[in-house]
Amino acid sequence: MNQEHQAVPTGGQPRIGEYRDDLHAETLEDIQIGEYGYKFRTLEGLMLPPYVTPSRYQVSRTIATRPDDVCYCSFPKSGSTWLANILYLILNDGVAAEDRTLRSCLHWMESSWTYPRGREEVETLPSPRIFKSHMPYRMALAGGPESSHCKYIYIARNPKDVCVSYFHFESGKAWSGKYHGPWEHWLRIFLEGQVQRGNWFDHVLSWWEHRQAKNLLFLRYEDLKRDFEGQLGLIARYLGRDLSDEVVARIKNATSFARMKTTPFSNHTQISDFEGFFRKGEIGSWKDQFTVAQSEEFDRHYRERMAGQSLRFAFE
Ligand code: PPS
Repeated sequence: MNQEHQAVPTGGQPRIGEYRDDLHAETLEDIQIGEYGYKFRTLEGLMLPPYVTPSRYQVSRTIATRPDDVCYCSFPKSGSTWLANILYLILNDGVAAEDRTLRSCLHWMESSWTYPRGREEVETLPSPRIFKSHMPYRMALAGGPESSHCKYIYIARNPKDVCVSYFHFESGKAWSGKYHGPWEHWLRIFLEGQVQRGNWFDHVLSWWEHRQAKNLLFLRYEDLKRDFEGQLGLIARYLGRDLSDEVVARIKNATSFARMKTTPFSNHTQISDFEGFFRKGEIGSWKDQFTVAQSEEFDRHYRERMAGQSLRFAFE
């Protein structure tokens, strides 16, 4: 049996085994190990997880897209899975597939782990297709909004919550080399941009700069939390969909944190190492992790990097 997809009793869903260098890294020479075992590879100057391989990246850059494709993008831990579920349900009358999982319905071209996709397979799939990416603008799927017809949606979240969520997600995981640094270390490398997917500020601002593009919608996690229906309407209009009140209610219900955490379609229980994925789902949970001094230091850094930018975030 394929070691990667072993059948286990998870409601009939195939189990996705944990990340392994020998199955998913493609090349081992360029894998690097940093402090506290932190594993990564670098492509075009960007630190990436080892399952983002040179050949998968090439496919993601050159895949042919269609005007009704959607590609959602984010720095990790910014609410992209929540957005994915919303997108899937908008495109499917608010009804989740019974025999699939959300993750298996998405196309994450840059990844060789969890539902890897070949170019031929994706090219024959019917429209509309939903692509996932965690790349900065310069490395976007299909060349990005300037050269692709597809509709891009970028979601950003306040960096203190991202930093904490990412710390919990990366700690002890196979794809991060079982990183075992303390929180202070993580905070430092996050601010230095020495984490997989690089510097949060560079990533978010690279997309923000292009927010006026007609095929890019820029969203914030905090807006989705505070005004779900308003943001849902915005996304639906961008995708050219008209949602009935009934479908809006269905989507709102199905994408609540509590429902996503417990529903087999969205709860990721079929993926090894994703146990703590639905952690808090709140604005401001960074307060449980940062000391006052760390928060002040972060704020100084944030003010410096965001000076002159019109982009703002709610931190609580
Ligand atoms: S990943 O692994 O990079 O794709 O993670 P991503 O999905 O972008 O972000 C994970 C965080 O989003 C929270 N989340 C939600 N918040 C509110 N509502 C819903 N429905 C929801 N679903 C996921 C998830 O809990 C992670 O944040 P933290 O702060 O760790 O809880």
